[in-house]
Amino acid sequence: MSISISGNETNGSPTVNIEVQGEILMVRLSRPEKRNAVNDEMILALESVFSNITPSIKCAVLYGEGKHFSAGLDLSELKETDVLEGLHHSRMWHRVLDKVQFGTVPVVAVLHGACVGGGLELASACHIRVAEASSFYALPEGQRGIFVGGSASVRVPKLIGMGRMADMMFTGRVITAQEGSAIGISEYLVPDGKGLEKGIELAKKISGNTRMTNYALMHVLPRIVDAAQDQALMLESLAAAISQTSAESKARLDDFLKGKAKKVGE
Ligand code: 1HE
Repeated sequence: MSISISGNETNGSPTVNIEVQGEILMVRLSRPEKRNAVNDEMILALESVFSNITPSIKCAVLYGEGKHFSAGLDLSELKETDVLEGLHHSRMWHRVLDKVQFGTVPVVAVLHGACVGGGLELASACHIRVAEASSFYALPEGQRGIFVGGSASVRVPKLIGMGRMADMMFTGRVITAQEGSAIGISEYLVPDGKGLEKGIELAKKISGNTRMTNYALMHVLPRIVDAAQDQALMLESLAAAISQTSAESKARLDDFLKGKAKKVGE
């Protein structure tokens, strides 16, 4: 099933397309002629997609149509005339990217070409990133005379550290796919044209986990990372105790003890 989420573009074409492949939701950024620059219609279309995922879906794969994942914020829309409008716009991005990170299913981002500015913010709100060799990363906000507003200052340092993010903004440094893989922007690096295959393979693996484990990885782990150690350890204990008492986890442990489950690496 393939559905277009119309962002009400003036030319009538949708900004985001979705397709259901079994338990996986394929989400495609669809403004290739603008390098998937994210206008308000697209960010709101993403909000709609990630707010309305049906229970049969267990994982999503997010990717871009055309030569690039995303050129970031649509600069032609940088039209806020006052501080309050700027605040509302930034907070809208925060709301939507929180919906991606703290939604109902894990999201695998498949990156290629430009993954810059708001494109990198979107990618860093996803749970796993697969980068094709053509991927490159930048935060051109520094050179454009603005500051990141779509959560990069919170999410990007968690992947690569504050110093590297500051360097990207101070100097306009472009990080290659290989460098990005080494410093933690992407978890997987694959040849050009192989990203979707890898993304779907990973999404299928993730779909095989218990919902409770995936929930804890999406909703508890980031809060543990943000919390003070004492509270973090308590959160970990709670997540461990809750997840191991589910019938599904007991069945999986039982299977392993009877030699019926796969060994590590199989
Ligand atoms: C755009 C945008 C955009 C392309 N907003 N229209 N992001 C940036 O500063 C990145 C700006 N874009 C680029 O550096 C390049 O376009 C790319 C390296 C991404 C791709 O280059 P290329 O040669 O494949 O494409 P192009 O010819 O530069 O662009 C094709 C068209 O897309 C062209 O429009 P056209 O009408 O002349 O065909 C471009 O103007 C248009 N286009 N990128 C608007 N970003 C929540 S805060 C986040 C803040 C930010 O993200 S700031 C970073 C913005």
